[in-house]
Amino acid sequence: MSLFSKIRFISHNMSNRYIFLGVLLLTIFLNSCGDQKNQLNIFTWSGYISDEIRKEFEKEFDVNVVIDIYGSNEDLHAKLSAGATGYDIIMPSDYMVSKMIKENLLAELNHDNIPNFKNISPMFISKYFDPENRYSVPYTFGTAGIAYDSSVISPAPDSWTVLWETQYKNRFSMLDDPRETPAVALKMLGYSLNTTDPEQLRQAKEKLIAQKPLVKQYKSEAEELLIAGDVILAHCWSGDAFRAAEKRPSIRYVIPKEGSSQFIDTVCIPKSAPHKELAEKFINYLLRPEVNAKITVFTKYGTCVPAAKEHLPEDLQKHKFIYPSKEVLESLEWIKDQGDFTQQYSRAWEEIKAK
Ligand code: N2P
Repeated sequence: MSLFSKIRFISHNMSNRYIFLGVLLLTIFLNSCGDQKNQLNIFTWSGYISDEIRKEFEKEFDVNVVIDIYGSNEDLHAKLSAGATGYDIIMPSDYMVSKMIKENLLAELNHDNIPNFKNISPMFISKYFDPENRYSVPYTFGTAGIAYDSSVISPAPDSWTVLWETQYKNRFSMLDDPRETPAVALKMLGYSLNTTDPEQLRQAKEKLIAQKPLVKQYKSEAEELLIAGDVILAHCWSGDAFRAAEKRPSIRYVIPKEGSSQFIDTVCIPKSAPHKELAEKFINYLLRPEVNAKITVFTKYGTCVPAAKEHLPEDLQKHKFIYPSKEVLESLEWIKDQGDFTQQYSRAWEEIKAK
């Protein structure tokens, strides 16, 4: 081989090598792009986002959605205020929204990105906890009450005191919640569930301590326990009772005569959200009437989007699990953030759990 052709051979080989290397790097780059879809990280209550909704959103917006679950507003708050940063969407209830606004934990929404906000009923907007809806969009509403298995318990219980009856030892669960669970004892004692009287709270704490040996489990996700028949009574939220009743038709739901709590759960974006614009797209998506109707069918909580009702089966449009009578409504209280006194609720709850 002449020197000239030798040089040509080497350089040809080298350029082949460069081409090979280039193609390799490009392949790696393109592959990694494929995997790096935008990701929406949702932190919410159990039974709040169906697989169907998650998948449809992923497909339409070409993103991945990851869902993580909490069982109480206080758990959500503890995580965020301890510096959890990955979440794009959270769903605090009313009183927790006002607390989080005060603590600067929420991002201001850009309403230009949420045109479907107009679909929300005026009944659910401009509430005390966020008067201009600068930080929150209402998602669902519901109550806390007692789910019971009517094939075992008859007549229907009408008082919280049923959860203190020794015959039901180990056959019922209570919400695992520093505000909802004391609320039961406070209402039973005839007090407001927002009391800031230390003596009233102490009495409620004693009641719950006395009840503790009877409780099978403190659990905010009572649905599965009810369906499996692990409990025949549960202090739980209305939608969870309704969802259980779908699978086990003997399950009924009652709001005891002493009264109970009601809530609006909202959708918010934490200040630390990595994907705020995508989060706003998701919020806007949830407010499409047909999507919102699917959510209502799945969660069994009330919808804040009246146009969604047209897409709902008739029984869901006025079911008594969702729409209590006027009389029952009058017995309900909204849980309020009680500022510094809130610590006393947390402390009482810790003491009960530690017993
Ligand atoms: C849904 C729980 C409802 C949340 N499983 C009560 N705020």
